[in-house]
Amino acid sequence: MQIKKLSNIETLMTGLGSSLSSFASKQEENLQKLEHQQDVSHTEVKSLMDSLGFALSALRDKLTTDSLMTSIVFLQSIPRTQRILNLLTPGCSEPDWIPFRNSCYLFSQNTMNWTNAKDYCEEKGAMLLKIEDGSEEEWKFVSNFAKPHDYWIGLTDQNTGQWRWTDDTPYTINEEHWRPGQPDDWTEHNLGEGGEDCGQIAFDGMLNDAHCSAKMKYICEEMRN
Ligand code: MBG
Ligand code: CA
Repeated sequence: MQIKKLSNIETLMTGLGSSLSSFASKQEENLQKLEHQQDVSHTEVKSLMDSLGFALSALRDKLTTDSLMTSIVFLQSIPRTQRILNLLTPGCSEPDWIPFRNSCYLFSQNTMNWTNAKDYCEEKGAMLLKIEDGSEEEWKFVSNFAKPHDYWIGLTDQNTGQWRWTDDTPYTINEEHWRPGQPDDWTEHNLGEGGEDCGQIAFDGMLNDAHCSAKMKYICEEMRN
């Protein structure tokens, strides 16, 4: 099932990649011509942009969120398409941050304990991941993207005994997002005192509570508006 899905995405990406590269090189040519024409009117540029935007939203309707994200990340790696993609999709100002809807996400390479990860994200003007209540799309995007690694997210019950996001908004457990039997506030971890008070996305893309002192990768989220 997963493999079939992957190979579908691969086929889709290859097809999309080559049509977009040729589309991109034509548009690159067009843009260069436009740049050299002093007398080109704003209306023409605007209508070119409108049709590019229209083509993109048509594509977006056809694709699932997963394959669109994979394609965008792939296309962003081709220098020639970068310029055009930057014009069409609102990007993220820092390299390695990935745009999705109204946020930019950093899936870290390095590992930290939960508190240091939270502080790091905040120094960057972001926060440890907060999944909007009921946003199944955001959940699917982050949990798929996170696999197969473990990542800290911005959930903790260490101060109040109630699960909350780091901005203190309450979180209601949705069992479909948690590994079976989690959260379990496990105490046999040999990582120091207490149970498990910090939320992570585990290797299988499902939530688990873990000991806050454990070092793992983390996801920062910067809200764009
Ligand atoms: C682990 C969890 C850990 C704890 C443990 C209990 C196999 O998952 O990572 O947090 O819940 O299970 O056995
Ligand atoms: Ca646990």
